[in-house]
Amino acid sequence: MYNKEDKILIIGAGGQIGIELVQELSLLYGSSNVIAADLKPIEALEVNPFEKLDVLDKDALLGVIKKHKISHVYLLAALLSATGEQNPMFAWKLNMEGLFNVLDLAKEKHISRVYWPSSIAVFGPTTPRINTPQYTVMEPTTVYGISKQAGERWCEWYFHKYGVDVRSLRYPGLIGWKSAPGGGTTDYAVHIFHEALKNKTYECFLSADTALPMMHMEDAIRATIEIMHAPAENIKIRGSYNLAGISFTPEQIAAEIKKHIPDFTITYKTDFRQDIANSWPQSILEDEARNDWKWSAKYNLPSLVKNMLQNLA
Ligand code: NAD
Ligand code: AKB
Repeated sequence: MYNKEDKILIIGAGGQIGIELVQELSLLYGSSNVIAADLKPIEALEVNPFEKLDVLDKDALLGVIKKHKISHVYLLAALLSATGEQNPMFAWKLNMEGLFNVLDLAKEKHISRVYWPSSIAVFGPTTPRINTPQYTVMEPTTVYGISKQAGERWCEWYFHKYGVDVRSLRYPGLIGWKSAPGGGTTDYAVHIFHEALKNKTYECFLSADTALPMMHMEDAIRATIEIMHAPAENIKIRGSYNLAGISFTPEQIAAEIKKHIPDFTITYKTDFRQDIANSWPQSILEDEARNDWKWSAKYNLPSLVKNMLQNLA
């Protein structure tokens, strides 16, 4: 259910998710109703109105919301797990203050709906790592994960306290061919395709047997749009929903790529991101998303690999 009158603001529109989300929402609402905002202009998005905006500047954010009569905000600006560990205090500031600015403007009724993504990074080494359920032990060990866990609790609090219609998904690592990843631990699963096609070899920064949940960007964008368009009464979780995606190791994705590029080889040289990956689940359960708003993913590992190689080639 969506209303053609809604006007959308995507903050962090120049990032890995933003570029694809702007394009998909533009198909539904029309390009002129989907406003792309980021710190700097976005070459890939020529047709949508663009606003140069720092989400930490609440007055400027309100100005953009009023100027375009925005109803829905998708807040994507954040530092991810790897870059967050390099700059912890700034990661905390950006990830939390950006969220507060948007939630406060929703509380003050300047906007009627908010989307804010969480991550599998909310889980930690004490979480059951296989088939991680929605409700379980959560002791994240990265600044990024701590900010996402805190953000989830704040979203729920703004919903209960002020009735803010905020919706959220715990994305796994996202894999798409239209845009580059921005500093996460799961980025290898995008880089591997570019290197396989260009050089037929890839040096992976995670070990061969590191299983992590991942998802094709097309599924992630569809999940985002579906949860934002679901009737409010179906959204039973106002923290964030687990999404399962597909779980695989570098060795397994490399073997799948080899079916298409037989002379592809992979080598391994782990770095600090290995410790982050070791603290995250290997596989996730998504029963609540399936039951509440009827979520179902389309891609498995073979179809994801085929799609990525075809499009990047
Ligand atoms: P990204 O790093 O690719 O993009 C973030 C964008 O935000 C960039 O274009 C950046 O210029 C912009 N930005 C940074 N600071 C800003 C500011 N102060 N004001 C306005 N814009 C600013 O990130 P992404 O991968 O697209 O992720 C988007 C969101 O989804 C993040 O909250 C991230 O935690 C979450 N997420 C992503 C993944 C993934 O695999 N990509 C997985 C789980 C969760
Ligand atoms: C990261 O690796 O930081 C992100 C994520 C899973 O949140 N891709």
